[in-house]
Amino acid sequence: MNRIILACSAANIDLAHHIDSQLSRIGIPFELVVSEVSKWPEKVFGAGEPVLLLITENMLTDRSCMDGLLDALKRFPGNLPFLPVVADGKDEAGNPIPTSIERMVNMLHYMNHWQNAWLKISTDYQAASGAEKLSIEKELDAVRLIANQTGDMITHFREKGAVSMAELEANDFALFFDKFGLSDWHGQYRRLVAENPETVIPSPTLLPETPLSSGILALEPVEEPPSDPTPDHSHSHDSHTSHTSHTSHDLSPSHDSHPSHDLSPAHDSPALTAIQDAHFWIERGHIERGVELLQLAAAEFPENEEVQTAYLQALSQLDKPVEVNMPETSQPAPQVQPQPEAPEVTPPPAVQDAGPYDLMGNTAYEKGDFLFAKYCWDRAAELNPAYPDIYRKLGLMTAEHLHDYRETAVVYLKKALEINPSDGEVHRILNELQAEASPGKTESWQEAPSIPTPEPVQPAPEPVPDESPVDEAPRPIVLITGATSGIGRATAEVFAQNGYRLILTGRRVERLVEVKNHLNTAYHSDVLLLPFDVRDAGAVQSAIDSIPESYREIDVLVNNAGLAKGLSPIHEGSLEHWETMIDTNVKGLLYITRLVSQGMVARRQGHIINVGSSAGKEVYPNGNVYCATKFAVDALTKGIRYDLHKFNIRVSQVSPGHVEETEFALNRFDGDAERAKIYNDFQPLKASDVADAIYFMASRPPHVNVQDLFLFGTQQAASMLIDRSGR
Ligand code: NDP
Ligand code: 8X3
Repeated sequence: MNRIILACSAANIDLAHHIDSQLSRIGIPFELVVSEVSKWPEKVFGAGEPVLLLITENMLTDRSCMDGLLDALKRFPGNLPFLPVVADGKDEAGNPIPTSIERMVNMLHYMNHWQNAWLKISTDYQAASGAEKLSIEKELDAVRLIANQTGDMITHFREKGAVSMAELEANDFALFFDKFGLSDWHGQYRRLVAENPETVIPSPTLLPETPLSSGILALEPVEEPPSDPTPDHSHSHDSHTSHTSHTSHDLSPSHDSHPSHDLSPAHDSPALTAIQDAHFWIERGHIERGVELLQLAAAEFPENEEVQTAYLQALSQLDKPVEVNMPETSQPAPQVQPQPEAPEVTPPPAVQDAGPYDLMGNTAYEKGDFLFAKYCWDRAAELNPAYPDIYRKLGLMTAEHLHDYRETAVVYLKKALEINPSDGEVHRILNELQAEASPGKTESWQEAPSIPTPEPVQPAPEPVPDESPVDEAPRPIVLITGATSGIGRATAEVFAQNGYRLILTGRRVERLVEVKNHLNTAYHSDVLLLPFDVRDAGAVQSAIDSIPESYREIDVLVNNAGLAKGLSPIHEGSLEHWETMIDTNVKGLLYITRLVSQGMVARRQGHIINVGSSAGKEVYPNGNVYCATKFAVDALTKGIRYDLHKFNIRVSQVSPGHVEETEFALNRFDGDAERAKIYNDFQPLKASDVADAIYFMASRPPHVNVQDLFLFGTQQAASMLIDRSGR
């Protein structure tokens, strides 16, 4: 060996100096190769020399390092030592940026970085003229390739046994000497350090720039000093530790962190780190990235309430589905389509290839993390349903390892057979699954079972579920939209009291969490929270798709989310108010009903209860658009019933007049609490009265469908006829 290549991004030259300064004192022959040289990866890995590579945030985001790196890595001879060392990067102000490649979230962080870079160049590409386009196109291709290869590169580093700076420096660089076959030199080095502790070079962040000692040096072993079986290293070690501890980065899970740009003290858990990192992005407006990180963290730490809550909260900030950054492979994002006036330019391929997700799935599968593998492969399949063997892998793995997802496995396997109908193994597993499937499920609506009515749960501070008898039938499931306040929340309470499992939706996640905590404490209810905006068809679809298998068979859907905005004559109406009401009260109800009713139709069982209003029965002055939306709900209730009654599905409506204990009036008057005091001089209905009415309809025997319950408080005879003489 003539030399060891010490390679890094130009931003981390001080760190390279630090390593070199320590080791070159005994003649370790380093040659520094920084990313400023052209064809850096080739110079690093094509020289036929051992390599110590500094992997930092800077390196992983440095175009000159990443361009062509995977190819160069693959060509690197397997018999040559290669030591990837993960170390803190550095921001422009010189502050350390923790770097890790240990976890999937870390990998995704860098993949996202390059995908975003690609999207940015795509935007430039679109704005560029014909000639400029050609040069940008090259850049676009290069960055796309990096984006697609980042996952593979990081996996490669991990496979090659990447270590942290702390591990590298531990025990006087023992690992380094061992890795590069220089064990003979270690004793000499230790002796030098022990004898001259003051010469141990301070950590790089404290160092002024020093010239690198190395170049191409002849490697002549220095005479081994007499060995000292018990050298006193305490001084040097202390000194060493104190200088390096704040710049080194421990790869062990407890210190794991992906680049967060967070200069606060070390995070105390990977889960917390993920939350902090996600917030870093969210606070800067990169909500999708934050959500993506939290989504991965939520999959990785399913038991961690903080992560789950943070994920739900982040989701609620999205006004579009999580996959916003993920253009379909077959449909490049509109902004990256080539301009029509430049037809000669090939459209840039979508960056979001399925490959990296497939790869991450493979890694997770090998580690036995089947849920995460499913997540990754699902994403790959979404991006490219024709990706080789993706449904086969999903189907076989899910059938074998994820027993809660058997029905999903069947779907995957059927898709795999659509692609390759003669796949014998897939046929065999599919047959086995279908043979195991419950024979009790009837396909005929005439024989369809009714929704079981569970025993009411006694509200008690200390329910003891373990001691209660196990239910014969599974507890029915109700999905209530708009369960964060008012009628929806009260309805959740009544159904929880009556032993239902609940899926609660709304936009305000903290409210949902609060309701869930209350129902857990009061009734030991099973509650699934599903935060989304009903106005967003994509978000509704994603939310319904994300419902786990155990909650999929929804028995009762309560379409409650809705609101009034404003109370103005038509010529003074606010367009924004109108859109909000129509989108929420009508379109939102439709989006959800369409999806949830599909399962009900398939099972020939279900009950849809719409929350209409007295405003859907009679119009009142200035109520124009709100009334119209509730008239629409009234019409839709009938229309849905006409369509679905033949599938044994009940469709009902509750039509209340004024209801207090809601945020309805406050919302109508845009938060004006004074104007919202419309119930002071009479007793309207309470939210719980409407909830009781809803539950009454849901709990009738299966042959009874209450079509409509039109109710007012006693002091209200009609929309505009209210006895306001006092309560
Ligand atoms: P609240 O304002 O207390 O509750 C409305 C619920 O709808 C909240 O949980 C809210 O959740 C949810 N919601 C509103 N917009 C959206 C959205 N875009 N996406 C998801 N959820 C949404 O009022 P009420 O309880 O009174 O209203 C419930 C239903 O009752 C409405 O359909 C209303 O029209 C109807 N009604 C009300 C009457 C009354 O006098 N109060 C009388 C007759 C009918 P979040 O904000 O967290 O998203
Ligand atoms: C709410 C009742 O009268 O304010 O739907 O429209 S009213």
